Amino acid sequence: LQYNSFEDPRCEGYLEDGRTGMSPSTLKRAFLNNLFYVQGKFKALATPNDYYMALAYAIRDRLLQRWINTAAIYTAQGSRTVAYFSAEFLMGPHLGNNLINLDIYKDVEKGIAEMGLNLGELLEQEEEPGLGNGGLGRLAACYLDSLATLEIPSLGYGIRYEFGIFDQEIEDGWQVEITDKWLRFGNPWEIARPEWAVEVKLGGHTDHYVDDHGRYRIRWVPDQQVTGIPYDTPILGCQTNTANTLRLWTAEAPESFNFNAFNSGDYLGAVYEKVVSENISKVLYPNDDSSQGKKLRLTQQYFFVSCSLQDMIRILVGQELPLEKFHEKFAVQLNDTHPAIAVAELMRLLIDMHHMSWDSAWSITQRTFAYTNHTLLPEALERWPVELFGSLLPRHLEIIYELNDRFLDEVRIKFPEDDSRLSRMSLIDESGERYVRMAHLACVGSHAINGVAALHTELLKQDVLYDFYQMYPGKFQNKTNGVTPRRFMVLSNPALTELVTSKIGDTWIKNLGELQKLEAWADNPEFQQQWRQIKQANKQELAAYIQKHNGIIVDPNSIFDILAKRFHEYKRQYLDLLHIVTLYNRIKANPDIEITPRTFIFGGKAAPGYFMAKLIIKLINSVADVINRDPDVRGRLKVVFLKNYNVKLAQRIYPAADLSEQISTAGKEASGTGNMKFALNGALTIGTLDGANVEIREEVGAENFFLFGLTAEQVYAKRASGYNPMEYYNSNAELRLALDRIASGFFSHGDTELFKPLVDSLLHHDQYFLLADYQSYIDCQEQVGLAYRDQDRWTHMSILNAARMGKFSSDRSIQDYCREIWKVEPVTITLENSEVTDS
Ligand code: GPK
Repeated sequence: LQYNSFEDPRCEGYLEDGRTGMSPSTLKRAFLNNLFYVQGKFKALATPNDYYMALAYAIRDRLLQRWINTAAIYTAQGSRTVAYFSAEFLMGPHLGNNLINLDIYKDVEKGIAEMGLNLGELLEQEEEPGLGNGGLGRLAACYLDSLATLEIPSLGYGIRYEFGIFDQEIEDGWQVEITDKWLRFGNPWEIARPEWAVEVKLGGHTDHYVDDHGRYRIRWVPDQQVTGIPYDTPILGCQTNTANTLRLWTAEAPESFNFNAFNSGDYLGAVYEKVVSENISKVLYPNDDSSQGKKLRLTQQYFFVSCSLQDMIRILVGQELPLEKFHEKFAVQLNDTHPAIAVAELMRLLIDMHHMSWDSAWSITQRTFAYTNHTLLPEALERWPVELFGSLLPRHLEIIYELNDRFLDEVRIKFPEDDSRLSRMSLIDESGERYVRMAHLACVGSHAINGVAALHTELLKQDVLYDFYQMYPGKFQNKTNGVTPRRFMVLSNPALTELVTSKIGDTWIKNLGELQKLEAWADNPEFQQQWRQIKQANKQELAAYIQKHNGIIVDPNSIFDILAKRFHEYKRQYLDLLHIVTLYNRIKANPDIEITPRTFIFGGKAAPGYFMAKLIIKLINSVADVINRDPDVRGRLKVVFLKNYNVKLAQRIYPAADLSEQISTAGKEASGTGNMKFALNGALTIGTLDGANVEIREEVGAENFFLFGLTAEQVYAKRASGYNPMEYYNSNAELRLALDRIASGFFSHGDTELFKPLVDSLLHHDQYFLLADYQSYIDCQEQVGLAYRDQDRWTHMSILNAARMGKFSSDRSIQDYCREIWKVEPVTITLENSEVTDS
């Protein structure tokens, strides 16, 4: 082996050998070594996956020194650490992101090309870890990237689902779900740590007894036990040595499990029990913004929370810190209520397992946790039937009752003689069947509660958590969401990254506010030209993808008008369709009408049990079939449904968008994060005053944002005064024509039944005020079409949108969390051959 130390200035001063060296020749040799020694292949037999694996292992080697040093330094210093508890981490592929954060993307691309291979094709091989549904899971992933980039000691804790979010196929226009076997070819990014396995109890009952010292104690006698095995993935920061850990738990049957059954000859019975245990981490629940109330889901939540808290106690004890310092060592963020059972579990661990007093345990618990709320939708608020809850977690139910007694006493003192307030705030809903209210548990057990955009936090305070705001006004904070510019700009839009960097240097990548310097170029004709060319090239790439996957030819000169997110009625994909059908009707009535050509692109998955959402997907595909084939349209409108929207596809979509559809009913979308990714890549937004749209518009300026629709306040007022959608139908001819066209069977081969549920739901309920916002949306889209015809004006607006996205970096969000909730400071990681590394 020949060592290439110091060939590259980035390697100066630290270990550089065949497994860590960053020079092109060292990397190339590492790649070929892995092909031979890890994959057991030579070039003639190697598949693209073999090449991907060989490269992935070469890059993993480059992470390990950083990862080990990071852990060593945190351990030696006993650093205060953020633990981000989340049932979802929607990471997306690791390889490309690690190349960016190591700052070796270009070198590797070149080295790979010299071997006659194409880096882009290798990157495509990676099965993405889709361990999340949508915004909430992706936010967790962006936050891990920012935590590492900001050198904050942190751990992500979650579940290693064997099957992540389903793969979406489209058959005859309908969504079909396929299991996501993401681990099929192995996962080079994780390392199993069976030595840190923990035991988790489930079910059974509790025993109250007096111990040998005459003390009253409670013991949980479970009827099932599972083992949690941690799998660790390094999370590298951008241009830093920090490599934090994502620790995901897999459920297994305990080693000794049902030894008796084996011995008594009931082999199959014993294996069955094992299968039951392993079901816990089998599959991600595919619901977004709604809770199904299934026992297995509660089991998943408790499983990963218990594993994680026990793991944290192990770490604490390992650093010779007393349990009383738990909240000084760790700040735990609860990503929605999915991990809220942690409040009761930490109490149980401290009291039952470590014999702490109730009051000390409660003080530590409250100082440990903080809770992020991600939605105002009532169907998403988690509550568990008391009976179901008690059958799985009998001891936790007792703890929650005790917490509730003490909490309601506090409420009584602050608000005397107010029984209705007591029943509204209770941890137990007793209005009918009794339920445990997880949001209430999270509020009571946390020292900070936050919403994810300014409007959302205000609505939380005024509405969903109004009583808790009155009780604890000081706990409430806003933390507007953010997105990582590394994955969603540097990696996904290299051409734009290069153009920006050529003008303002590359420090914006870690300090997104600097994009503001681009404003000086917004009217520079040459810069505008380059900006447009890049957008055009990105659109051509997406057009090629569409042709390959959908067989549809689209015009890269048309407006790429994109709506990509989970399917949900409140997100109003259907409103977008009403616009499309309206334009189509205008063309049918007057084939020579002037229309700015548009390509309408949709992407997104529907929860498998969400009938209306799936029917909207079918309707989009049905409308597409008709419009794309109709010669009268003359190609001026195209409709495309891109199947299986995921992180990989999102990375192709944002850079190619002209228009970003953010059209939820005001007051319903907590924040949105796709809205930020589109704008960062120079798309203009058409949107309502909802979620973070409000703040995006504030930043980019009203003149650079296409606003339409009712405000949240107007929506509430309209609902209160009795909303009648039929009035809009009766008084608006174009709207009537559009709905009638759908109802008539025109898009369904004459079948008038197929889309009836969709039409009826608008005419008779219209819970999300589509008809009320229809005309405003149509008018606003007219303005979009006109604006696009003036390419200089459009480009000016596009540049300003990107230039003013600084606020929406997840680095800013994380800095706010660090300062205002977690009180945690950065720790610098060095790669010197320090004592900790040698020992
Ligand atoms: C909110 F409640 C939930 C949920 O179950 N899943 C989910 O993705 C989203 N969200 C919100 O709908 C978005 O508005 C928000 O940007 C995102 O969480 C991250 O905060």
